[in-house]
Amino acid sequence: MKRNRILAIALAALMLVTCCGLVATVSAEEGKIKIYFIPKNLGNPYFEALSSGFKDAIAELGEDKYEYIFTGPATAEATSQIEYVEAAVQNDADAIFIAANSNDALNGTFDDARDAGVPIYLINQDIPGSESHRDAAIMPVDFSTIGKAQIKLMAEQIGYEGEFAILSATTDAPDQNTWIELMKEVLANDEAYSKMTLVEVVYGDDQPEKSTIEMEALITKYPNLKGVIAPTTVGIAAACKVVQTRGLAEKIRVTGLGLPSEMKEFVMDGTCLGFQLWNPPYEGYLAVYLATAVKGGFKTEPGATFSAGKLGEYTILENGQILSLVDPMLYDITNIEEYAALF
Ligand code: RAM
Repeated sequence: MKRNRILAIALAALMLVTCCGLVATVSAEEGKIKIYFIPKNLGNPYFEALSSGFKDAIAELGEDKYEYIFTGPATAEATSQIEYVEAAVQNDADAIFIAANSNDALNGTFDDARDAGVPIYLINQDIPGSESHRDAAIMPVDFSTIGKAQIKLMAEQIGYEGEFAILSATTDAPDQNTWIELMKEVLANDEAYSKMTLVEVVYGDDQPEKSTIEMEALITKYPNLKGVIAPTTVGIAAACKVVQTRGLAEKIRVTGLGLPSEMKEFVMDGTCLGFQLWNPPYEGYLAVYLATAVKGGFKTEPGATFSAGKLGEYTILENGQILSLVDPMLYDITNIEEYAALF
């Protein structure tokens, strides 16, 4: 009796091993392209919008040809993504797309991944100063346009004078830090903004609660505050909520980079006069086409072009970047409903 049970267990185990072996072989034979997208952190609707672009392209190119894994840390600390990159490499990823939380904290991890044959693509941003550690970077727009565009928008909303603050994401965020530097440059060099004063840059860590607390603290600390630029979708929504709740829209103007679906209520009721962004799903869509091209032998070298379905041809720039769009778009009462329905 006992012996029979042992035999039965052994047989079941053997079947399981054979079966799993078979599954592994089948999926390798099918040659599925395994794509990872690691956002700064999970729980931010912005990255879900970006992720929807990956899914759109996969639906177009054939669900059976891809395995798409959207995974990442709960919070956006500099090193919180390392284990996710390592796990993707262990799991034989064909391509890793990552919105890194630091300019350089992942360099060693990226080097290890690339040594193991897994290409690393930055997405939604680059890693200034560490470009040699990645294969290419899919950008939402040309970042050099953002500083000027954001300061101009703020100026128009506060009448080109007065105190304003910046509510950012994390202190290490490569994208926000690039934009903030550009904003400071514009302020320092363009006479048009000489009567505007940047009083402080605060950090809400791309967490709604922390962003709310930072916004409230700014209002208390600077009684003459006329505006806030929040170049983060989490920050701008939190700042608008504070202004809306306190009925301060006429006194403090909030602008920045927002997600239309999260900003609709604030634009519709006049809390926010206008803000900017691009088209996050385009980035994910492009990413799938890029990974597919590379799998087919395409080399991500400057000047090389590849085709991305309905978005057309894209060229890898001299600096290894691919621009989804060039300039940011303005969202206001005239178009908010249209775009809020999309992302
Ligand atoms: C937040 C993130 C993201 C940034 C947008 C504008 O969702 O910080 O990286 O691109 O805002």
